[in-house]
Amino acid sequence: MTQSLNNQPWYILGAGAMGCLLASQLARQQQPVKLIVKRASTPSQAIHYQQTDLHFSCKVPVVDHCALHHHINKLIVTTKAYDALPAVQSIAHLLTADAQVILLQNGLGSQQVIANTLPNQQIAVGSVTHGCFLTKPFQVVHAGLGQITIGELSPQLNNAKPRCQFQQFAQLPLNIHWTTTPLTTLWEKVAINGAINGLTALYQCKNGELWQHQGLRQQVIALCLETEAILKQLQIPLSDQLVTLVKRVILQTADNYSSTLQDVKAGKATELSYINGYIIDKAHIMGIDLPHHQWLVRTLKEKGYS
Ligand code: KPL
Repeated sequence: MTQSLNNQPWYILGAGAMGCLLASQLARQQQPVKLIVKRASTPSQAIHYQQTDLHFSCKVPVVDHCALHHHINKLIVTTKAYDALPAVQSIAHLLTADAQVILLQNGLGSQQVIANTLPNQQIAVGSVTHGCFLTKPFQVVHAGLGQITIGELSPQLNNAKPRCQFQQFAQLPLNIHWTTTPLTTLWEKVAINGAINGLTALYQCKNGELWQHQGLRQQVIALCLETEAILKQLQIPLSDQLVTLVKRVILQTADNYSSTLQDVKAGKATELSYINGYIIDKAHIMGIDLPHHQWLVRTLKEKGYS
């Protein structure tokens, strides 16, 4: 990688928990980073990172979304899935023709649409299993240590290693793995989130509680079985039985409030249409009903969560 590219800042679009987690890690590694925010009242922002026995603060330059005029050649998008396309479109004119764009949205659907609007740029998509949340703006708690699995959406070289452009990102201490099949990885994450997120929103519970109560555990298992059947039809392999994967994530992030429950508590829209909705849509195309997924989505909608 040329020195000049190395010195270019990573722009982070989306100052939620994931955006702050990445900004703090990049800043700590002394990699240039800028956080794009809706309204910047100061040129830099202190981000406070907290994990069980580690906490630190760092100052990260912030740029007002409306005042942004620099060329961007390294972009990480950490917005909600439903915000990602308009957010990227609003700065697309600033992206250099060979920019590297990392999309870290939950669910599936938004990544493919964005990739279609950026045919020249190098797009990597990632699946994140770190549990994190904000206690206040820019105060991030890293509650569950997970991993980030990332790969290029249309790799030109079917290389098991990241192309040099993405290597800087892959070196962050966030358990980052490179894959040549990121869509399979994203599907696995959707399958996992599809069994956790909606239920935690419905029962307003931490992830771990889904496995502690037998009634909830049974609902988790029923959702897993439905999703697994669809994945089989689509010939999308999972790295293990879905119930085993879901149980592992629930236990690893037991103390975490799922992103969906955080959205519901904050009165925000959820990403369930990119998770359970995406699974239901795929099943629908194949003429298959998914009663547990459909019931969950319907019940959440009736409660005003969508
Ligand atoms: O991805 C998550 C989410 O909340 O969206 C998990 C892994 C379930 C952590 O909470």
